[in-house]
Amino acid sequence: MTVQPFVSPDLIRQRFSKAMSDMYREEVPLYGALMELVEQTNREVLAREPQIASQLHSTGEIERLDMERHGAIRVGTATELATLARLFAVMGMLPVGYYDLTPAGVPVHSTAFRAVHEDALQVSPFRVFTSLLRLELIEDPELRAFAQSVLDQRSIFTSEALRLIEQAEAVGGLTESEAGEFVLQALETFRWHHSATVTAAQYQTLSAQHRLIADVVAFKGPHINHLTPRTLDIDIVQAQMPLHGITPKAVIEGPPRRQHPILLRQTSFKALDEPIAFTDQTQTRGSHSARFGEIEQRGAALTPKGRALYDRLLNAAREELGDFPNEANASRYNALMTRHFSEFPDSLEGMREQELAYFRYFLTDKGLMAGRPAEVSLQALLRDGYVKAEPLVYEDFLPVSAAGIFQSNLGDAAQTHYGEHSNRQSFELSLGRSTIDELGLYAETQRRSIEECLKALAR
Ligand code: OOG
Ligand code: NI
Repeated sequence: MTVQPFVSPDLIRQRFSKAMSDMYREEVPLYGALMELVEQTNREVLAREPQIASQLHSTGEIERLDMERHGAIRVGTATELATLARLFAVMGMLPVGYYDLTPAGVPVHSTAFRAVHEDALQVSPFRVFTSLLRLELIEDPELRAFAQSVLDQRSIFTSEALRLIEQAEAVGGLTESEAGEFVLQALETFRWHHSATVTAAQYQTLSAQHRLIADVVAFKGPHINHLTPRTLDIDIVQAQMPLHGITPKAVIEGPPRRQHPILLRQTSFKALDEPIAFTDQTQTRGSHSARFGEIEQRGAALTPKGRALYDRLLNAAREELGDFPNEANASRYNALMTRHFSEFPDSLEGMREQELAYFRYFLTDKGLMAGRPAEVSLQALLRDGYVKAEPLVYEDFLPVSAAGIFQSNLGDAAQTHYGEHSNRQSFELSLGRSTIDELGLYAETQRRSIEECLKALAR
């Protein structure tokens, strides 16, 4: 009997990401237009800025740039979340980070499923921002019970997907043909459905409570609501969007424009109004908007110290603005951000020396050719040109930015105040496992890169 080898989870994720992108392109034509704009902008930036090109070559990011994207979904129950965690695990995606969106008036808390090792990220950086609706925040007990009962009746996974998850868990992987089938079956969970699970009136009641609640409760599954490509210059894309008939949100979320980008900058455009058939309708007479477009630019991952500085400056700018950023105050907000962030060093040396960002270390040509250097401290190796430091790219999300993206797509009417506090413990209880601390992952990648340099130089 020949034993069939397993397909690596990284390759399953790579295939799934491609399949998801193809499905989304077919369902949302604007996504194709956006992808083209981003690809064209990236080509221009690489041609214009040899330094960025060389940096992306050093880190290998150039190879993943075109396949880089994240999606987002929202689920309604603990069982759905826990099963999703098992589904993503088949593709080597683990829950990283905890994001509480309730302080910003969005009744969810979230994590990001993604690969955790730099080698795996290199094969496919695909990530999914996954939110769990906090039903306990619905005050009206009757409505809460109704929402719960609707959710309890649905099954968001195909039976074949569930079988393949169990198979992978039982034997430790999937064979070639199983992996192919798994990708097709898993995709079904994320598909858009034109028919709802509730009547038009029930939808209205849910929506009146919060549009997000209607989005999660009234449908057969957690449709993917956006798929975001990575651009090398988000300001260019933001400026170009209107020329392509796309209206972006008023401000770019995240840090201001810098010479050396940090963390994550994001912008989005409004959700599409899509025809829906409610259960008391035979035709698609109603409508619902959930799917929107988003673009992001990624920069250096920050250390706890760098992140604390980022949070402080962001809060200071927002406090001075005195309101959520919007159309009317956008230019004032941008000016405030630039002013406050002038305190954040904008050079690689500055960020490295003050330990504000994580870096990856690589041997230079000199290092590759050299014999064993006399001094092997990292400082000396950098000074003498044996190794070079490149910023480690941020792979995660930002809660304030995510809230801004949610808000702009739900409309301002959705700004509710929730007194309830962050509850990572209850999220992890629903998830069925703990979430991984992203800072630990960056520190590990940085440490491994130093170790590899030293090992190579010792030979
Ligand atoms: C997710 C919004 C957050 C991001 O990139 O921060 C987000 C959602 O709307 O479900 O996509
Ligand atoms: Ni997003």
